[in-house]
Amino acid sequence: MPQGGYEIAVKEIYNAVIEYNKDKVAIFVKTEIDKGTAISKIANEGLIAPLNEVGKRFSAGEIFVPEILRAAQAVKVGLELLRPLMVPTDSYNKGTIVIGTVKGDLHDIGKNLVVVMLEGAGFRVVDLGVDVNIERFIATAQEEEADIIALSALLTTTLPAMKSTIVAIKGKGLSAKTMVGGAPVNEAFAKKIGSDGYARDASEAVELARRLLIY
Ligand code: B1M
Repeated sequence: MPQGGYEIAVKEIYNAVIEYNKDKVAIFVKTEIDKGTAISKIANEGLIAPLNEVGKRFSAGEIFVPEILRAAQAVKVGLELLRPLMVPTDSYNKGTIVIGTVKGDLHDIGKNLVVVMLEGAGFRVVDLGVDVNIERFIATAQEEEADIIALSALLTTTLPAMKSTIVAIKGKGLSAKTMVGGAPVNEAFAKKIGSDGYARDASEAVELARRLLIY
């Protein structure tokens, strides 16, 4: 299949997300997997790129929350098909990471990608989901003897919750390191709130986790 053929097909996944059509997403993703198209290409260009377009249309008032939700559901169907191809290369536990999206925030697509990449890199990940309060982060980290507590936030309005969670973790004197990420988060903010690290995307999250635990 010529390179151009791949481009057109991955674009079909993109278009299916924009049409909120999860059945088409499933069919096109399976086709690309069978063709041997790189998983990262299917994920980034087919599934994640259209969410940026959806976000722009939402900001422009062209679509509303129900449409974003349908697009997100279609993306999740695609990512679930990719997941088995992204997970463990070896079973050695490189450390335990407790992760969640902070209180008040329901976005989890990016956080789920981070989970898949961390698992693929050999970490044991305890995923608390979304809207996770401070107490739950701390109690789970203690129960699971976490090496790292990882927080995701996608809203500027939930950055204060990220800050108060980090402050509470540090205040408790837990030995676990902390890492943060998500679209409105950056290095400067991470430093300001006292996080041990910041990662821009899922691959950087793996690098950072390794660095924090000195692998
Ligand atoms: Co919402 N939403 N949303 N939304 N949504 C955004 C974030 C927004 C930018 C859209 C816009 O206005 N253009 C905007 C935020 C504006 C702001 O804060 N400045 C917004 C808004 C306003 C809202 C609501 C308030 C809308 C409303 O109700 N009026 C509402 C809030 C609900 C809540 O959380 N309390 C809301 C709701 C939703 C849905 C539920 C409908 C849905 C989420 C579904 C779900 O996640 N299950 C949704 C979606 C899908 C989006 C957009 C379109 C896409 C987000 C996404 O999944 N991106 C988004 C617009 C956009 O981003 N362009 C938008 C793809 C994902 C792979 O990227 O999450 O950035 P991302 O993750 C990346 C990195 O950030 C990083 O790695 C990931 C992979 O590379 N990363 C980490 C993430 N976490 C990390 C943690 C780490 C390290 C790296 O270490 C721990």
